[in-house]
Amino acid sequence: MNTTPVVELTEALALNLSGLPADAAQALSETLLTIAQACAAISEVAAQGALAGAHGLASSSNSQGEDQKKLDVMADDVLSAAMAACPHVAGWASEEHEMPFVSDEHGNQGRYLVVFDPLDGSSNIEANISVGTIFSVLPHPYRGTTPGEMGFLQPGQQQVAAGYVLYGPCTVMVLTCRQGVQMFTLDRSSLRGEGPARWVLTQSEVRIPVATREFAINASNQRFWEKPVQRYVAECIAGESGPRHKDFNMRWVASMVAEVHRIMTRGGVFMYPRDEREPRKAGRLRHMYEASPMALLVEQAGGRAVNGTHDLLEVVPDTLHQRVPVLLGSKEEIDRIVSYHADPHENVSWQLFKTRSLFVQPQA
Ligand code: AFP
Repeated sequence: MNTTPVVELTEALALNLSGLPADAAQALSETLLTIAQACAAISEVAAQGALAGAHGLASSSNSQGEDQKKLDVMADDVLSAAMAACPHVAGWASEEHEMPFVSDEHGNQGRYLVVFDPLDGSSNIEANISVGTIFSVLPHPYRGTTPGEMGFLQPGQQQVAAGYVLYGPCTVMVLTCRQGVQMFTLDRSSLRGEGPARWVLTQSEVRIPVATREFAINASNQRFWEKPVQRYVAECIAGESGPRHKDFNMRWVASMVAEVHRIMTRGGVFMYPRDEREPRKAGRLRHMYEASPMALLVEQAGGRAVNGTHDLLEVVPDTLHQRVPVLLGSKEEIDRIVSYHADPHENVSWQLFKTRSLFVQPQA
């Protein structure tokens, strides 16, 4: 018989936020519970799939000019409505909209700005592969006035909370309020009742192992990567016979939430580096609602998250939808990748690998 006491999200938040003044703790707790409730609703729609009309393209495009899926739009609508109703949220911004929203009722007095990617990994929806929601909670820096875009452009280290929800075989929320990282599992049976969704703490003090033999990168972009990343991956692939003297395994889900969740559970490295495909874009992932919240989670779990040379949490975004290179995960490996970026002899080391593809061995 399992005698471990059941801890629900509300109680876990009370413990996590006990160091804050009571009014701030209540405001942040209610904001996070609102996000959790919205994500439980998204989980229901995602799980119903085609039965909920959630598959296929919507007839619209997002802030980046990318085609939107129906579930992108549904998830965005659910979260946006939740933010509009939350008295502590002064404004919010979403991947799906070019400009941030100001709360009609709470724009002046709300304490927080919330930024989210409502449905990350949406190319996976119809394939029934895990997708997720990523969110970041920032302080409203000019309380007493309504927030403009500038108010959102804060470095990740200002976040008061960040998290993601993974819609997989089970729905899991991974959350930090800057007091470590905790995992909560959605009790789906609670969705059949009248009350709020029930999120149960299923792992406290999540820690990312410092060492790993697993990495994730979209290898089809190899020819565009920056050299330190070329070197790092080539060394991993060289395995036991290469300079690392050990074999590595490679993964790619094309859903950042799923990749980060794997790293949270067993370590690893995830890379979407700067590449030369479109030199004006500094990578694929978006700083404010992908890189920054994931960086806070990873750092709070003992891992590291960088853009190659700098910790991602230090980077101050210039625009809401700014892209940024992302390399995150087990600390030893990320330290190594950073050292490759700093190595003035990097080009010399790279000669070892320069002439061969990652997958085609040179002729004897
Ligand atoms: P979408 O949400 O537009 O599908 O993008 C997902 C994502 O931003 C991130 O979750 C993945 O790591 C990455 O894109 C996958 O990109 P590739 O197309 O290179 O696999």
